[in-house]
Amino acid sequence: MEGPEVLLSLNSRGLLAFEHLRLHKDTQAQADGAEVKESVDGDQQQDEGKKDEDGESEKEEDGLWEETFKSHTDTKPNGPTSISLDFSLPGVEHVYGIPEHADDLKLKTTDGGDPYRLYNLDVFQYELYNPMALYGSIPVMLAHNTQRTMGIFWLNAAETWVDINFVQGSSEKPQTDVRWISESGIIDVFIMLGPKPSKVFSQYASLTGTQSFPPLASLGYHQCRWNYNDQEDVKSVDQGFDQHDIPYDFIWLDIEHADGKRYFTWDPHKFPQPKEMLQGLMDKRRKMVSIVDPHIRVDSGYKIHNEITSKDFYVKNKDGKNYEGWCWPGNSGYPDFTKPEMRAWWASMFAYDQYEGSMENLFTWNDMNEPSVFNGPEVTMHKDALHGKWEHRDIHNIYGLYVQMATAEGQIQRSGGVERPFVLTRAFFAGSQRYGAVWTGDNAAEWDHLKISIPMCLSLGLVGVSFCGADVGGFFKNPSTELLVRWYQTGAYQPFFRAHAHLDTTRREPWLFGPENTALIREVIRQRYALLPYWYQLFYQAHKTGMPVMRPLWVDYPKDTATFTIDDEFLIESLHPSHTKLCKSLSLFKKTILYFRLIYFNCVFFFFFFKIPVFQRGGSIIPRKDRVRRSSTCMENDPYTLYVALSPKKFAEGELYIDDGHSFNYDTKKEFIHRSLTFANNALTSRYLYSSVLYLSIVWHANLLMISQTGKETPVDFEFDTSMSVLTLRKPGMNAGADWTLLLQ
Ligand code: NBV
Repeated sequence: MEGPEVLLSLNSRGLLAFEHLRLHKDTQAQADGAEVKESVDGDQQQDEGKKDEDGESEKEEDGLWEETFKSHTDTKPNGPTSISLDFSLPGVEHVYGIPEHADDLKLKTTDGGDPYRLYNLDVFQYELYNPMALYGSIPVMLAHNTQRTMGIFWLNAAETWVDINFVQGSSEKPQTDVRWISESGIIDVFIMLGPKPSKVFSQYASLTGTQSFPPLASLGYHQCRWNYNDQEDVKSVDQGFDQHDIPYDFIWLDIEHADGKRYFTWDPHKFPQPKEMLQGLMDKRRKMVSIVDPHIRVDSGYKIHNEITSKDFYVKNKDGKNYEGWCWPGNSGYPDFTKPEMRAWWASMFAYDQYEGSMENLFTWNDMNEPSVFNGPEVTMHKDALHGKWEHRDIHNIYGLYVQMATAEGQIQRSGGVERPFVLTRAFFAGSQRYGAVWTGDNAAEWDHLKISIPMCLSLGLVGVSFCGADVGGFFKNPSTELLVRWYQTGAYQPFFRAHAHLDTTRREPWLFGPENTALIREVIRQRYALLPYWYQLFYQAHKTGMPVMRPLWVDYPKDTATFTIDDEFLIESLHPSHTKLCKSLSLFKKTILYFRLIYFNCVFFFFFFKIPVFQRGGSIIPRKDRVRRSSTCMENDPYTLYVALSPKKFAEGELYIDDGHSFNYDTKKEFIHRSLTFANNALTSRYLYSSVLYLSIVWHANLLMISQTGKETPVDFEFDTSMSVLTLRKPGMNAGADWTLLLQ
């Protein structure tokens, strides 16, 4: 070793800048004993408007003290503000993160182009491969090379821009230079030093929390559409799933379900008996989601509006009056979710006696929470609107997080703190992972949108948000049948699995494309259900450790440079789904398979799902439930099947996690079973990781595939498929919570 190594340097390019709050010059002049304001070190370096020694022109100040965008004027009461800092990363050529952008996983140089922008916006028909801002912002960047993974967390909720430059540093060492700029706030930066990717994830989790542990059912399949028209429609779609033997757990209602877009209410003609509808679903052990957006119809006959008004909970405009904007209901107010009292009140609105017609199997979708304001600048809130003393400009990117936080809290409270919530959000910020799931907004029914769903979800996973997915089928436009089927085949292997479609699209429930395609979609949804125990276990792990569920290959192969730019493939820990159509040509596809077989997977299991191979990594054990039923809840008492894929050294390991699937009892009462599974020396062993239930330790012996329990020998049914080298043991009757060993001799 040649002594200490520089991993990261700050301000080496001298771009540290900090502009303090100022009074407008006119106001300043009027102030008694007005003084020339002092600058702090490095202050105003980037302030092009500052007066130079020659008393530089007023003209340069245009836009700095007041800015006009289309018909909107930002009054900037504190003058021009901004902060900035640069970071240099010697030895780094690959940086990732800073979602949300519809772009490749590996971030690109912004030299000569626009920086990556972080500003939560409701973007109509977003463009791909573009650094433009989208619905959510997580100001976290990961830097990776063969030696180390590091992270930079720029904790700032104002509009933020990130510039990236790849340079050849000293002594031919590559280097990445990054510059962060935010419109307001303070410089508050955390550096996560790794060195392993898993360390960066846990270091970041220690700052912002881990993924909430979702109810098991929410990992199943979700059927959504803008809109299911009425109760009859809901009923017939629900029956359609049974008629076609396709499982699903949640059916969703979009904005048309509410009475005049007054959220927390039901359209009296289309949904006259919401409880009857919910009960019908509950009888089938299924659930529903209704949308609750944060724009509130200004209407004196609307309870929610009246209470917010009387409690003075609306965001204010610069003059201190209630801020009003145009959204789905027409003229709307925006509750100030930054206020804890407001959030507590919002949460109380989910109580069963407040949200009339709601029941335990009704969950929530928060859309438009950037917030979207149709007649606002860039379709969002004016920056000089006020949240108490704070301007909207200071908190913009965290508004959506607070909406989801308050909603999730409401669901927890309505159950007396017993049940885990499920809330989907479109806008998000660092820490949103603690409150539920995120989706990638209004994509389109195009192949490129299917492809981009992979890096978009991977980027989110790297910065804490594991529970992410894209609208299956594409939101805008009508997908071709092939695209729809392929989208299901991809979506079934992404964490949040929901089909959704725009109001103007033709209906596309899974059985509307002919029996062959129904069969393809059925098959892949059923595979998702068979793998639910595995998804659930991975979410438990994400919740405990911060480890992402859907991972780019470099996370598991951090020294293999060939993986650093791959973003059309991914791992669900030990599973690797392949997508033929996405691998542009068949030869490339074959090469990929070979690559995986030889380089990574040693020995693999193929699950061939109608030409979609899914590989299981050699050396892993995956728990499944192979008897698929109508919904995940219907499968709760079914037995587990362990898929053991041996490594060349005839070794494999895995875990099994079991709890009630929906309550906090795993946490509050420690009611769960967590086993470590190992296959070594021809013996498969299940050992205690944690179990609240005291089981006697039982050792199982298999003699020539006989299992004996404490001396008592029981024959075990088995099959051996020589062509695939697959050994299947039928109903061995082991207790999931007990210690056991299965010996093959
Ligand atoms: O609520 C209607 C839609 C919703 O279906 C979609 O998923 C959201 O992203 N919403 C946006 C508003 C209108 C979009 C054109």
